[in-house]
Amino acid sequence: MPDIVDKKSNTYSADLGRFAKQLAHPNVGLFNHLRGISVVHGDLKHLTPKARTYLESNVELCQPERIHICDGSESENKHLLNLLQQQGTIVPLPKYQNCWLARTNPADIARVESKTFICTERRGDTIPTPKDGIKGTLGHWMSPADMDKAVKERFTGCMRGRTMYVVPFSMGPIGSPLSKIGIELTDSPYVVSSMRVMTRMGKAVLDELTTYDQFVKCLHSVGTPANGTIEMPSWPCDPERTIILHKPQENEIVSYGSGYGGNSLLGKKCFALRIGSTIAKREGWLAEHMLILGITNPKGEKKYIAAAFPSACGKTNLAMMNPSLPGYKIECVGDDIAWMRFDENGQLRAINPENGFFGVAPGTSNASNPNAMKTIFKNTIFTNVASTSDGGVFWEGMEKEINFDNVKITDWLGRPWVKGETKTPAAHPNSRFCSPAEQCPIIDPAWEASEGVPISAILFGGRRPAGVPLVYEAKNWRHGVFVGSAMRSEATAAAEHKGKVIMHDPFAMRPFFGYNFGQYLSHWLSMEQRSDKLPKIFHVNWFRKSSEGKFLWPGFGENSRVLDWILRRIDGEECAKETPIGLIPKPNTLNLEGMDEDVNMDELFDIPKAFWEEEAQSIDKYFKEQVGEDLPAAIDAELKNLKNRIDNM
Ligand code: TSX
Ligand code: MN
Repeated sequence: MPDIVDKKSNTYSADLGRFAKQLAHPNVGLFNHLRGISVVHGDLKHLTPKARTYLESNVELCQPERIHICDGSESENKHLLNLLQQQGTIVPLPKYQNCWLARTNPADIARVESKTFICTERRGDTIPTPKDGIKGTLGHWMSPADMDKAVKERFTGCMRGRTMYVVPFSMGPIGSPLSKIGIELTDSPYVVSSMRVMTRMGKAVLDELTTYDQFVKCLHSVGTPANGTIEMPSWPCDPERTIILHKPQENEIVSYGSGYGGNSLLGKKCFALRIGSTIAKREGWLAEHMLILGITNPKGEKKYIAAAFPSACGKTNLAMMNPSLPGYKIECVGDDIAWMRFDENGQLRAINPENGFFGVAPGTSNASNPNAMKTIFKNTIFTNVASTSDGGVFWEGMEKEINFDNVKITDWLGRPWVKGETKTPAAHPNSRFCSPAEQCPIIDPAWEASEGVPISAILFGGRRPAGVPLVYEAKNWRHGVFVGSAMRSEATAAAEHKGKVIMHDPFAMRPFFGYNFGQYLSHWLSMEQRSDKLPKIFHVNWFRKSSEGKFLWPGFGENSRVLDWILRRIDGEECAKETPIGLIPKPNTLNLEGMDEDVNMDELFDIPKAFWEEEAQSIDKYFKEQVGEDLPAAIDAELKNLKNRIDNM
């Protein structure tokens, strides 16, 4: 690997000046080992003092065999992919360029919310106190003492015989004032390869730390079961003892037992949302579960929108949508997370802290998301999708993309799968693609702008089969914050229920709040003091059904008609009329020109009094049971106002 050697010698001389003080540290530049453990890749002298201290204490705890300091290079990635193949973790997908398929242990296939905790001295700093006898659903708290115990029990010696990878990464473009750095210590080469896609990872991040030595500490191990037996050597994990811990005061994340997505790629949900939201609260900005898209109208005027949706609403599809309205263009800044703050002019600006898409594969097709399909068939790690005998991938929704006569399908568990015969899905419903964002054909030219993109509107959405119109506008910021707090969405219920239920998911953040939801609402309300140019807030629902059970709105590219109306509202056009729940389009102001199907606008925008009486009741019950004393008075007042307006319908 001659390029690495070259890089080392170059950076070493360049670093000498900057590192003059750090060179006083014992051993630096003399030995490349740490407590007798050899560094097999990279160089300890490239670590800042804080990074080195963090590494040392966790080497002592985890007792790895080797240390590998990641530089993010192509040759390093090749080495990791080779290793992953040898271990049987991934197989190549020769149908595509540089694509790989990982199959996990079937017990390690999703985030585990019940084992995810926020650790603070006081419980009330993490979660609101639910009503007596009610189980809280707004997060889990753990005391610092219990966290220390949980960590010691699981991590002591957990990397024996393994390599500890040191993964320096930036959430957001390196050097942007809106970005933050993390260092993940992990024993999973799958995590390293995935972090290289999902974040800016490697040497440039260590360089950035030399000017400002602050980072979020991320410790991760796939673990080993207590009885010492690893069931599936190609995917080691410890599902029984899996735990994901966050200590906001220390900017620290500790994750044990799972190699999967949100449990192990610690930059994403753990850092960018949970720890991010606590940093954002302290520093006066917003870390949100939102896509960011740019939309240009036929006059060439461009605006950016951020939008929060619960799962199964097609967030990635919207972020990459091809608009059906002629003359419109949509470009993607991000599909999952937005970090937003008001600039000196009071303009809200957003960055996508991520560098890739970790998207749900099933349902992704040329019909639902052609731009995703153009993004994901190179340089991608697929996890738990099905494979085809010609070296490709398959999942539910891809039926039209492959010829079943020519290929045989192997399901995500490695079993033969026959279309129309096999009763179980070919791909796991939570199977994923992990692809570089820069490959998206409609990635926004400003997606890496260090100042962020200006946000003109914030959308909240949900999958609401009944009662909720296609779009409504909040009356003002406070009302908009209430609309976010009252978000609900249809979800497949847990096993004991039958069918579907409408779940509360405020701000689409329910599993991701880093601190007490009541305080989060106060923080959102306080934005009113930061700016006199607040973005408008809207609620959208692509999923309303007719009395016959058919979708009333065609969705997908046709959603551009809703975005067009929203843009015109931002420009001050008087195309809205008041209703008890907010402002909806005046008759004939939603542009339906050239639509194939007739849309029943009356049914789509109907606001039934009885439904909204029940809805307000349900929101009230939710707030009383789940938020209680922590609910800001302004939100309670918004609910009362809504009830009054409904009463007077
Ligand atoms: O992603 C979706 N969006 C947003 C797209 C930009 N989906 C898929 C959701 C699953 C993740 C949608 N599904 C959308 C939508 O706007 N709307 C619907 C509902 C729907 C489904 C099918 C049809 C119409 C509406 N019509 C036919 O299949 C012909
Ligand atoms: Mn998400």
